Amino acid sequence: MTENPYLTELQTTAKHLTQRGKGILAADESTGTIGKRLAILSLENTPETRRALREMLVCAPGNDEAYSGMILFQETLYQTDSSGKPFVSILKEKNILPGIKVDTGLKPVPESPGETTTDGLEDLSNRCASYYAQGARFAKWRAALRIDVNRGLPSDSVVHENARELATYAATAQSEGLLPIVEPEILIDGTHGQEVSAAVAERVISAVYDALREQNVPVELTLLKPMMIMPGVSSEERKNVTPDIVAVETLRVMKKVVPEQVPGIMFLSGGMSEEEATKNLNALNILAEKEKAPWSLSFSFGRALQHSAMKIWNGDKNNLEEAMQMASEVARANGRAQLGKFEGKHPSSGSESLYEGFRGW
Ligand code: 5MM
Repeated sequence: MTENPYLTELQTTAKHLTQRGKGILAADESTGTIGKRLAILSLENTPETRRALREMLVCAPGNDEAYSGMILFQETLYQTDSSGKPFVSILKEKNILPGIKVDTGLKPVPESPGETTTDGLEDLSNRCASYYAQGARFAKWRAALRIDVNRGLPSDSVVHENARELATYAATAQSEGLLPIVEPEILIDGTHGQEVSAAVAERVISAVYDALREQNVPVELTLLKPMMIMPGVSSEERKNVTPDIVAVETLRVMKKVVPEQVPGIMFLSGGMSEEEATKNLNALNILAEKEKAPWSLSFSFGRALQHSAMKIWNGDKNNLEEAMQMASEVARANGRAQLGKFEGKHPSSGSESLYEGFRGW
């Protein structure tokens, strides 16, 4: 096998993204997803509104204390701030690595209603090469798996197809110099308890690492982006779940299925409130230190880093400074949680659930 010419750079990227006290902002919502969030603020989903929103997130002073990387949507990778300076250059000056969402969205599986695989493998290699040329240094691909105990979902065939796609994507991204984040999201929709979430996560994540091995993808040059192990959003157990309970179960599952060589597990927030996401990450890191977990445990949150700041911003330039301050404070709270040192009041507007309804397709 020939050696990857980007090997050293991929190693450096992995190290950078998993440094202590920092994590990743996922600001890579596709046009449809961000449109739903803008609609809540009664804002029109135009390229300029999306650019202005991303300017608030990229340019927030002090966010570099907590962000090692930022995942962008393709459109944003080529956009600039209001003075015309490319976002990529601004991120570079802040020592925040630009990343890129390279999947092109979910697609339904006709034989299994409610389940999806992910599009985007076609032309992936060329697109990755262009994103690298534009300054991206890591990539992300999201698979979404749905739990439905009565119907036996996720089905084995869909679990394996998503794992195969994630591995093909990871191999392609690595060969073009982009460190792949592998995101097998298990959706929180459902009435199932934490035990079911744990069993499904074991099955799904194991299948992903089997597929990565089968396709000879070096896992030390990948990052995992899973959901924390929690009861379904409509489960009775949900009310009683504490950060310590989430931490114990999440760490137990990750230890069972994630190889030690993986440099980092960067969790998604998946509908948790801003406060809940930070507190769970904090509890996880306290436990991980006690148990000497082999990987870095950090965040790659979207909603849980943006929600309060977006509400303050509300599409109005006059609110920009205050919104940026909120964006940065929430980022830094999560930076402290990565160290297991978050305490006191959460800077965000709090414990409002960010569950948006089914995001399967
Ligand atoms: C699960 O979504 C990812 C993490 O965001 P949350 O922390 O809010 O759950 C997120 O990066 C997602 O992959 C992007 O928003 C892209 O999603 P779409 O639905 O636009 O493909």
